[in-house]
Amino acid sequence: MENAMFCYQCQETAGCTGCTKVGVCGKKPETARMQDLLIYTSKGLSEVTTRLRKEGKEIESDVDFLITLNLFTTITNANFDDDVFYDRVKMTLKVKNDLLNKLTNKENLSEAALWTSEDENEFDKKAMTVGVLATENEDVRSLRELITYGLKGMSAYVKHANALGFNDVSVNAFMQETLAKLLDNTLTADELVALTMETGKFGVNGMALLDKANTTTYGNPEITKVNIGVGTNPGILVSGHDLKDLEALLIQTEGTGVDVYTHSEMLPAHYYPHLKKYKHLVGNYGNAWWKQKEEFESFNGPILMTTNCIVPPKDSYKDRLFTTGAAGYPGCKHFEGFSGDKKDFSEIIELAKKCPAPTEIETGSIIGGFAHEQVFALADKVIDAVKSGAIKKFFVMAGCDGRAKSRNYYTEFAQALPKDAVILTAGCAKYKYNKLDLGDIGGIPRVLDAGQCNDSYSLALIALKLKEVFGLDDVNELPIAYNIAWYEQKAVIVLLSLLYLGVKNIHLGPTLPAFLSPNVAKVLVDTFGIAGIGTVEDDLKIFLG
Ligand code: SF4
Ligand code: SF3
Repeated sequence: MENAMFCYQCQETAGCTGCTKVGVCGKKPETARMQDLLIYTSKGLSEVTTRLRKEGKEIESDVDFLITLNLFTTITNANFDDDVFYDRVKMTLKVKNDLLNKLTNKENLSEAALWTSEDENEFDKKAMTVGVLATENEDVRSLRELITYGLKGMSAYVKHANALGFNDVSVNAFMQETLAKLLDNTLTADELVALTMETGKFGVNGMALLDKANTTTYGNPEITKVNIGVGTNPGILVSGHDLKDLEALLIQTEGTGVDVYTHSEMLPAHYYPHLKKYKHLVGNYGNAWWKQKEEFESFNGPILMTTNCIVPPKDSYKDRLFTTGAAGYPGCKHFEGFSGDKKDFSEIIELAKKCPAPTEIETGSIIGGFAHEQVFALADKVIDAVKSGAIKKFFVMAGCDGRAKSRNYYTEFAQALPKDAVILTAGCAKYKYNKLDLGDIGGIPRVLDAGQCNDSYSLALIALKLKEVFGLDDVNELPIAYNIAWYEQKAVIVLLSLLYLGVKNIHLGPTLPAFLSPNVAKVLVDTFGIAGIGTVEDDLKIFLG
């Protein structure tokens, strides 16, 4: 019997093989199919833009933004709204048809570049034939999806940078050229492996672009103590990763008596000088994304989701849940607009004024802000600690958090680390250990939080800096181990970027991706020493040699 859907892009995929009836994340089959069609039509459009570029014709930034946002909306837990996907497919086809008219050489275009329809029933039929399983060879399928998920992750960086007015046309052109190559049935598995590495290279460029956008706009993150308790004013909770949306809300709430709290991946906003200056940005509420059903309920006020991760909301707070940007949920109001500064959030602010203040769920504070410049400022201290043996090893434990019980491994691992080990983190994976009292080493906290998953670039820069300072030839000679937790596709691009930078022996958990075929997994194991996780005890033995 034919599957109603097929998706295996995230770590929580059903049975570690694929969601075929409904997504573990709550994604419905119709939504999954429209996402497949959006990816297919985006590939078709990308083939046309790539050919136009080869003919020396310029592609307008709006077309780049459209393709980037198409990819981003299909990231796990970003958007559950079918209407959004139908509309984006229609828009993509329209733009593609217009661009086809500008193309001189129309020979041998793929079916994806030529297919078009205005009939939604046709969309559904087509969607059934263009999903992941349309590629029959399991190794080619595996590599194509590995690259696609890497590009989805990259699209997130690019979209956030674009929202701040930063753009890199070479990254856009690469994403589109690569999407087009994924339609090419003549590419061999070896060529796709090479393309995977090139995706990692552009992943680094995409991260660098976002880093520049964030630090130019908001200053370099600095060590900051963030309150995790609550005040007495009503509040708005901002989640997701888009700093520009948060800034817009901070500006619009100033002087209204409404406080703003960050949630999950928005926590690192507190580390930026130009965001922390707002006195009514009072703290961080709750934990990683997957606990939101309880935490959004007890927050009492409106919640703004600027990107992933949305958990299908309970009725008790659905009318206080709002989305913007790539995020969407049927029945929840969506704020349109490309960049935060163009959005009018007065409806949320008025609603907040009528809501009770958040219910306190914890008290105290957490420390973060250890992005590259802040760590470089502490370099002497860090280097002395390494030289004296006070710090023996760094553990990069970046990535995502998730529901799986097996992820308690990361809490236990952090607790079991020797006292001379320091954790370098980024992403919502940190919530597994950022509230433990792990102490410090000569004033250097044992958990150094660089920021969001999008800020994993900082961890790469820190490693490269240490390599330079210690005069090493190879980044793998450093006393740094990588024990990364993944969930969605931004972790895929982080992984590919690290591989491109030459990092070996990365441990990836809590399970290896279902989209890696045995042969592709073998290439990763043999070439890069990628491994899964075992027990805390066994893994510590491996890591500590
Ligand atoms: Fe399943 Fe993950 Fe896809 Fe959701 S995103 S349908 S949980 S594989
Ligand atoms: Fe988390 Fe969704 Fe990936 Fe940004 S919020 S790290 S999972």
